[in-house]
Amino acid sequence: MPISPGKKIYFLSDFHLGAPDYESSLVREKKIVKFLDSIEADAAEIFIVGDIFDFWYEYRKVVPKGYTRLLGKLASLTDKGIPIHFFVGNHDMWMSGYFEQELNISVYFEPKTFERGDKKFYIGHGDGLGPGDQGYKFIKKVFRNPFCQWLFGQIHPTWGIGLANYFSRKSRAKTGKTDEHFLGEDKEWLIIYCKEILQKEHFDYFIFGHRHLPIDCKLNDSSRYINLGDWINHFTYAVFDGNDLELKKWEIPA
Ligand SMILES: [Mn+2]
Repeated sequence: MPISPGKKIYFLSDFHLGAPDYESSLVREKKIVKFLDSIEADAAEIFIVGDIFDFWYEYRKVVPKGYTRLLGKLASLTDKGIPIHFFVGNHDMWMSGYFEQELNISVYFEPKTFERGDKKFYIGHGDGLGPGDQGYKFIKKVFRNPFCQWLFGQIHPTWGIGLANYFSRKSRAKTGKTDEHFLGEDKEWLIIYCKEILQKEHFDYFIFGHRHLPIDCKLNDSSRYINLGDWINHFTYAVFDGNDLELKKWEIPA
């Protein structure tokens, strides 16, 4: 798929809205909306690569309170014809049709490949990929299990969402400080994962979130691994102009 001259594709992830509390989440939400305002004129497409929310679960007839500014902005962007893609993250995988129906956003539950310009992209949130982390991989199976999801839906939202917020906070406390620096090419499990894929198939760009650390790593002469960072500490995003991709930090224009 070619990109019109002057148009760009944007990638961002890990807003974790709702955390750590309502007030600071709202500040970040407004910042994200401002960013989306700023790219609206030249955005050909937007990829949101997981963890928009610190916790999201869609009940059959009910969605969690809040986030109206962002949801409204996303709706207005797709209404204007800008396609938005969303890859569920490990914090907001419990989606069941609201984004598609209400916001006209494509939702993906697994990594997916795209061709844009003459480049090949491999895009996904990044959780549970690569070697190790058997504990999380098991939990992910439980979380993705339709019966377990149904069971959770039977708990009254006051208790269900309360419980989920508690565990979401706990998981963040656990992953804490050790992950905040680059571990090295041989230890970054998403890099190991990318290199395994490259053995079989070429991709120009591997784009992931989840790591909360902006990383732009050359895998070989024609492949790069990009981690989008987050919108908690880094406010980073990637932009593709049809030829090249750049990882950038957003500063609010004066
Ligand atoms: Mn995350």
